[in-house]
Amino acid sequence: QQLSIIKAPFCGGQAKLGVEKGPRYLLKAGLESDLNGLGWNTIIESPLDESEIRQQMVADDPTDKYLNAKRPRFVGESNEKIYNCIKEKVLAFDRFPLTIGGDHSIGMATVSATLEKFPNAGLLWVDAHTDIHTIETTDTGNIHGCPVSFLLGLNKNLNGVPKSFDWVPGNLRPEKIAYIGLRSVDPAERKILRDLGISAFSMYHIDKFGINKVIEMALESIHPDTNGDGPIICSFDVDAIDPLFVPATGVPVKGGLTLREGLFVAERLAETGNLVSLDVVECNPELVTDGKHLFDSVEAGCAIARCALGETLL
Ligand code: DIR
Ligand code: MN
Ligand code: MN
Ligand code: MN
Repeated sequence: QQLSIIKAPFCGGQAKLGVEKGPRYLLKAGLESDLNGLGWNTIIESPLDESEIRQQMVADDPTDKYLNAKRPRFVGESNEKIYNCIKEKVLAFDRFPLTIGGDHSIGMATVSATLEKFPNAGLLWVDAHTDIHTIETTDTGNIHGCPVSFLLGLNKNLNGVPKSFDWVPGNLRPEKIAYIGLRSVDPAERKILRDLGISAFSMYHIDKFGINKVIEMALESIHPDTNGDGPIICSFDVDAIDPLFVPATGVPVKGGLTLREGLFVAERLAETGNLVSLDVVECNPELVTDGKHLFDSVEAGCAIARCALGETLL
C-alpha cells in the first residue's frame, strides 16, 4: 500500500502562530515509521515551506483582507499549492493522501483534490466546529472556520471574492457531508446547516446513541443508496477530542470526544476499507504550558492517523 504524508504547515487560516509546526512535530514523534510498521510505503510531500509560511504570517500584509475575512490571498494561494501537490504527486500515482496540518483551512485543498478522483466520496468532518462560515458570515475572520463553505461553492456568487480561490471547484453536494463531534456552531453556520439539510451529529447525539451508532448513521447519510458503503474522505480536527486529552489546539472547546471515542472513529473508518483520504489538523505545539500537554496532543494526532490507517488493539 502506497501512502504520501503531505506536510501542510499552514497557519494563515487563524490567528495563532505555531500551528504551522504541527506537521514537523507529528513526524518527529515517529508517525512515518509507525505507518511503515503498519505496512505502508511512505513518501513525504512538502508543498509549503514552514519557515516561509511563518514569516509571511508574521509580516502580516494589511492589504490581504476581504470584508471581515483575514488573509484570503495567503490562504487561497497556499491551499492551491497543497491541492496541486495532492492531485499531481499523490492521487495521480494512486497513493493514499494523509495530510497533516496546519490549520483546518487546508481542508478546502485536500477534499477538493480527493473529490476529483473520487467524485462519489462522502465527507466526514470530525470537529468541535462546523467550519462552514462563508467569507461573508465569518465573525472572527479566520478562514479555518470556512473551508466547508468553499467545498460547497457557497462563496462563488459573492461579489469581489479574491481570485486566490478561483481554483476551488466547490462542487461538493450538501448531502455528501456528515459532521461528528460538534459543540460549537455559530448562528450563521446553524442557518447554513438547516437551509442545506446537512447531517450533523453533535456531542448530544454521541451521548444519546453512542459513538458506534453515530458513525453508522453518518456513513448511511453520506452513502444512502448503499447502506453506508462507498468512498470516505475524513477531515479530522484534533479539537473534536476533549481538551483534557488534546490541550495543544487553537480553539479548544470543553465537552468533547474522549480520546477513545476519537480513536474509535478512526478505527471504524479503517475497518470499512473505504477511506480514501485523511487529514489530521490543528495541533499547535506552541500552545502548551508543559511538556506533557505537548506529548499528549502530538501523540493523539499520531494515534488518529495510525488507527485510521490500520492499527488495531489486538
Ligand atoms: C469559529 C471557530 N466558529 C470561527 N472556528 C473554528 O472562527 O469561525 N475553530 N474552526 O477551530
Ligand atoms: Mn510513536
Ligand atoms: Mn476544524
Ligand atoms: Mn475545530
